[in-house]
Order: sequence, then C-alpha cells, then structure tokens
Amino acid sequence: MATRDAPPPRAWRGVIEEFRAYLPVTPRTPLVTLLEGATPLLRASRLGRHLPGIEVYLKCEGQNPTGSFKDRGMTLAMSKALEEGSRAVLCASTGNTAAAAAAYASRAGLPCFVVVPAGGVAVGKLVQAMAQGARVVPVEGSFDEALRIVRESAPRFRLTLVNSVNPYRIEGQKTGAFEICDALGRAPDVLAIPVGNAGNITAYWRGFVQYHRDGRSAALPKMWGFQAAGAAPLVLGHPVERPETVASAIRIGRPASWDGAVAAARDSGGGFEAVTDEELLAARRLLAVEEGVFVEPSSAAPVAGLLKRAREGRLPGGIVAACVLTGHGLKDPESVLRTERRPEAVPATPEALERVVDEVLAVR
Ligand code: AN7
Repeated sequence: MATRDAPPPRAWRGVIEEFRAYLPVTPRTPLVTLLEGATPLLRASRLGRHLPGIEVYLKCEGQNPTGSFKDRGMTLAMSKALEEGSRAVLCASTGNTAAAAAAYASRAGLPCFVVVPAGGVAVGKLVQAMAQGARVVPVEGSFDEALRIVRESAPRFRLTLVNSVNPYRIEGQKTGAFEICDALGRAPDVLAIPVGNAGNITAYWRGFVQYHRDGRSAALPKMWGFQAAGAAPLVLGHPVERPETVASAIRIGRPASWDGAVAAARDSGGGFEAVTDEELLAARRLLAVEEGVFVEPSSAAPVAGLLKRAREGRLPGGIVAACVLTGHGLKDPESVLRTERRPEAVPATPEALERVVDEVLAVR
C-alpha cells in the first residue's frame, strides 16, 4: 500500500516523502500525492526597487499542481483519510481548498463534496472542482456559514472533513516554511503572508519553530499577516459579520485558526495589518508587470503590505523578507479585468501593428 503513487526514482518526491521525518505518517500510510512542493523561491530585484534597503523573495505557491499552497496540506489530509478508511471527503471553500480537495480525492479514488458560497468563488477554481469530478454545492451564504455547515455535517454523515480544521492540513502546509529555510540557508527575518481562515500562518510558524528547534535554522522570522481591509477580523480583534473584498479567497470573517494566528504573530514579534482592495490590485499588477509573476488578488496581500510599510517608513532596513504568494493568477481571470482593458482588434496589416508599437514605445 505504501508504494501507492510512488514517484520516479530520481524526481522530487512530494512533500510527504521529502519531509517524512517531520510529518505524522508511518511506513504503512498510503501516499496520495501529485508531487506538490519544490516551488520556486524567486529573488525579486525589480520589485525590490520599490522596497529600498531590503531583500525580497517570492515563494511562488501558484506553481503547485492545482495552482495553490493548499496542495501541501491536501496530500497529507487525503493520505490519512485513505489510511483511516474514509468513504468520502468534504470541505467548505472560497475555491482553492475545493480545487485541491477535488484533485487529491480523484488521486485517492474518494468521492468529494465541496460547499462554496454561491457567487463567491473565482471562476478558475470553480471550474477546477467541477472538472475534477467533485460534487460542488453552492450555498446561499458566506464562506463562514459554509464552514459551519460542513463542521456540523462531517461527523453526522460520516465524511472526512478536509478543511484546515483537519490537523493534517496544517501539518502538510508547514513544509512551505521548511523549503524557504532550505533555499535561503536560513530563516528570513520577516515572513509576509495573506491571512484568511488563518491556517497557513499557523502552519508556517509551526514549520519555522520546528526547524529552529532542530538546529536547521538559526533564527525565527517575524510573522506579518496581511488581511483585506473589508475582511480583517484579526486586525480588528473581532469577527466580521459581512466580509467584503475583491480578494474572494480571503473573504472570511471568522477565521477557524484564530488562536494559531494570534500565537504566531505574538510569539514571533510580528502582527496583522490590513490592505485595501486598491492596494491589492495594484500589488497584483506590479508583481505581474515587474517580475513576471501572475498571482490572484489575495496572494498580492503580502506585497501590498510591504509596499505600504515602505511608503509609511515602517520597513526596517537590511532585512530579508519572504512573501508567500499563495495562488496562481489564472485562478481569478475576472479580477484582472478590473485593472486592465480588453485589447481592441486592429486591421491585419503591418501598418496597424506599427501604430501600436510606436504608441507603446513612445510612453516608455
Ligand atoms: C490564494 O480555499 O480558505 O489563512 O477555502 O486561497 O490559510 O485561509 C483559501 C484561502 C490565501 C488564506 N491565499 O489562507 C479556501 C481558503 C489564497 C487562498 C488564503 C487562501 P488561510
């Protein structure tokens, strides 16, 4: 059983095999993997010109198999579900968990149900869940209501819950911190990360602490969590009843991992800050135009946050900062049309093309 999904002998083996010593698996745990992890840690020198005096890295989690960081947790959650004899899996989602659950459930051969806020999921993610055979159940309510329903329903209907309240999700996701330390040869001074349901900031902190304890990294980063201004319960210190933001992935008012996030910020000497939708979209655009890294709006939160601190003179000099870019830009194509105009057709002649070329190069 344990050889299930065994990778080719010399390839990256996925986060469970690569970090086995740090994860709650045994030789008998069946491996359900799409060879997630090993995502690029890019040095952002062009973007860095907007962030003077600091060294910025981008952890490009959109390059995971389903296009988001959720794959790191889902490989473990699904492997354990199979080990425990689950008959089907269930989650609530703003989209990326649904896409990852659908893919890993397919890989495991388990039926998958995903409950989503009706009208609240970006089209790329919805299509992923549909395409990968999950049963998508839109509910007339918010993500927070969807999560409440699945938490209540999972034990009643004997379904395995694969939201980040499933402890294996957090365990898998902490491997992102390991990879950053391995790539840098040290922990960054600051880890900047978007915060929605707060599982990932909890996971990264656990990863940094475990590596530090093991002597694999000498120091610990400050954890800076960034939320959208209209959905910023951790900044405000209380739940938000009607969260609203263009960044649908983090449109969450009652984060399930509230305590874990607060502990990460407190124990690391970090904190939470809000960025506006305008700042999110501007940072999304800057990442794509200056660095060639296309992310969804939620994933631009850490960059928007660093830019804001730089503008306000609150960025300590000389630091190494790593930004977790959680999801791929193709997840949410519609958000791009909020800042970019659709191109207009021109006549099929070199002269028409030349007018465009001249116009563009004249303004550079
Ligand atoms: C791109 O998919 O909650 O703070 O249901 O998709 O760990 O919740 C997604 C969250 C950041 C926030 N960036 O992470 C879901 C879901 C992206 C995300 C977050 C999400 P958490």
